[in-house]
Amino acid sequence: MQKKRAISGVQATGSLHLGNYLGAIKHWVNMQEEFDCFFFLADLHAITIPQDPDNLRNSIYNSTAAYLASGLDPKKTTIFAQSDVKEHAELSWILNCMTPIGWLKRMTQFKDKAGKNQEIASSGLFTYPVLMTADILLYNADFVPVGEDQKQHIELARDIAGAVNRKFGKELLKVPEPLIQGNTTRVKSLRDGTKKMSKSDTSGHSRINLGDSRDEIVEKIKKAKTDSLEYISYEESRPEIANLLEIYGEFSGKKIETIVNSYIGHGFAKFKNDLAEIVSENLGPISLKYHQYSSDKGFLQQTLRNGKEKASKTALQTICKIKESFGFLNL
Ligand code: AQP
Repeated sequence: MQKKRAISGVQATGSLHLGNYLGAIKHWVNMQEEFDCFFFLADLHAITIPQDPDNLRNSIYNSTAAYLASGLDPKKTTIFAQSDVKEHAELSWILNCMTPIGWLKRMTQFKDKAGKNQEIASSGLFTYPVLMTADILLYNADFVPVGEDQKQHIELARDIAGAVNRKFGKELLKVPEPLIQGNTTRVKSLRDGTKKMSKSDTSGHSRINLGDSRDEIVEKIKKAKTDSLEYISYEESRPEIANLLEIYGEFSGKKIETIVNSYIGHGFAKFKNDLAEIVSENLGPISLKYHQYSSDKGFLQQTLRNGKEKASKTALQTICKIKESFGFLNL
């Protein structure tokens, strides 16, 4: 039986971190047998906010190295850079012309990312969800593994696919389903438990990168923000402690309640020491492989070239079908 297809990506905007790993990549690794997976480096999405060219280039290479180090296998999964398959931008333009502005105005992520600067934010940031729609529809994906926060974008992709299909009276584009990853942890910043851990946070101490050394992990966890109470508890009013407990739970496989109970009578020093130990034990092998892969640019380039070749075949079929339907000559 033919495998169902799944597609997703990470923005190439910096170093991949614990949040990207626990919230996305770890699940992708487990999907590789069951699904026909396409996981890309979202470099076109990255430039919706200004990027330094050298940083962008490094982010693409380093994110590829992080994918491989985490266990994505190019023999099973198509790994490629989004900008290398030009049909993403091409389909995105056509779909932009099918998307009412009102639909985009409802997208909460634009409001979150642009904040008070909506007038000076790039129009690319505003139309980002249409590019994301093109990323998905280009490959006839059945499923898009995403976090809860991305559900609205998948709804939009479904609406746009529906609009195109209605226009032509047939199923030209497959309507995708979100694959919400169970009770995926939303990893928070180590400096502010109300914000998610993010690549673009200016504080390097807010996140644990997949390439961090043991010493860096220990230092970041030691310096992680806590509060003035001296005991460990899992409460909404203590977001920083809750975040550390959730990370502990993810890596140890223990229930939060069990972890809390095992620290009765202990302060933060022992808890943080143990947590640093567990995190570095789990991330150590990934960090080691990350440094091996990222120092082998030739291998990374070859991986991305192979992925581009595979992805382009499917993307070309879709774009030809769409262009002909819309009335382009496509000579
Ligand atoms: N903190 C997080 N906890 C859990 N999951 C997370 N993801 C990102 N941060 C966390 C998941 O990783 C996948 C790829 O995300 P992305 O990098 O494309 O976009 P993002 O969510 O905007 O991540 P960042 O780090 O905050 O990037 P910047 O700083 O560039 O905006 C997604 O599945 C996401 O849910």
